[in-house]
Amino acid sequence: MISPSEDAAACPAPALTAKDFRSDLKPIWCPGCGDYGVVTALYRALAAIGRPAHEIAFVSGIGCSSRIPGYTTAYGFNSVHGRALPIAQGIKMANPELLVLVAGGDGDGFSIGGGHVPHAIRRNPDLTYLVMDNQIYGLTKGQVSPTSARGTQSPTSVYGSMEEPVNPLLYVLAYGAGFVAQGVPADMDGLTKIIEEAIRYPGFSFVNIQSPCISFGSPDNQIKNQKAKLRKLSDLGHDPTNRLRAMELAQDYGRELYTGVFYRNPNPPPTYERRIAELQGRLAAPGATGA
Ligand SMILES: Cc1ncc(C[n+]2csc(CCOP(=O)(O)OP(=O)(O)O)c2C)c(N)n1
Ligand code: SF4
Repeated sequence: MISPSEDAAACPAPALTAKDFRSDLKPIWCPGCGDYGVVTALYRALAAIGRPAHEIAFVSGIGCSSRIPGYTTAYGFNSVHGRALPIAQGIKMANPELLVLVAGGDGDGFSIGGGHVPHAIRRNPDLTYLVMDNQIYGLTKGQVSPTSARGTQSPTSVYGSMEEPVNPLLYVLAYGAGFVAQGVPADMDGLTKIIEEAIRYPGFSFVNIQSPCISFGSPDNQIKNQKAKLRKLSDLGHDPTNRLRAMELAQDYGRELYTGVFYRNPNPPPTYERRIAELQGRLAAPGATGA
């Protein structure tokens, strides 16, 4: 008789492919939307990670980009505008074994949901947060968003927006995120690798994806222009363990299109779920006070 582990070794699970993560739901994004590239890169990254879809929970907010969980075979929750992060943290606490992904737009993440980002970062759950940053509210037809450049004309800023944009890279770096990167659909191999690295990072990871909105976004910020503009951080010799240099580079958000890993903490601190498990272990000991 062979043991279950010998049995598994004799019949290894077939390797996963990108197709295994593509659901039957046909995306309804506008033809040419950057989000098509993002979901394709995600399928490839998940195939490289090799966890089956039933071990993945994928939470999003509301927006065009937030439709993304439905286009994957993972468990998905297209939840409430701006509330993807708290929901994802709850899922991770309830079942730490799940691979938990979070996604949404720049409006979802840095406008209505902006207050959740610092708290997720300081708790450090092992989540990967993908923001599809198109500098506009896509789903509601092109209003100015928190990352829109000053002067952006839109239905809610007819004379041009008067505020400086939020800088998502600097925002998460300043709050201490352990993994911060930026990718573009114009470089699919690069984007796939970044998403894979973010998922492999043991803690809160953030990927800002410059994912153009073809219908309402700026004509200067489209996939065809990204190819000419992008500058890979690896080609610049950037050391991703240098957080202060990462913050310096991040200041060029909106001027330069840097892609790659800005920062990866070389000594990742314990995750929130690990701290909880340790506390539970201490409290379970006879006579424990938890102090
Ligand atoms: C509580 C609440 N407020 C406002 C809305 C309306 N709304 C839906 S999506 C959206 C913004 C979408 O922009 P973004 O999050 O950047 O995603 P995109 O559609 O550009 O991918 C807004 C304001 C809502 N659904 N719920
Ligand atoms: S409106 Fe913009 S963000 Fe929404 S699907 Fe169309 S191109 Fe994409």
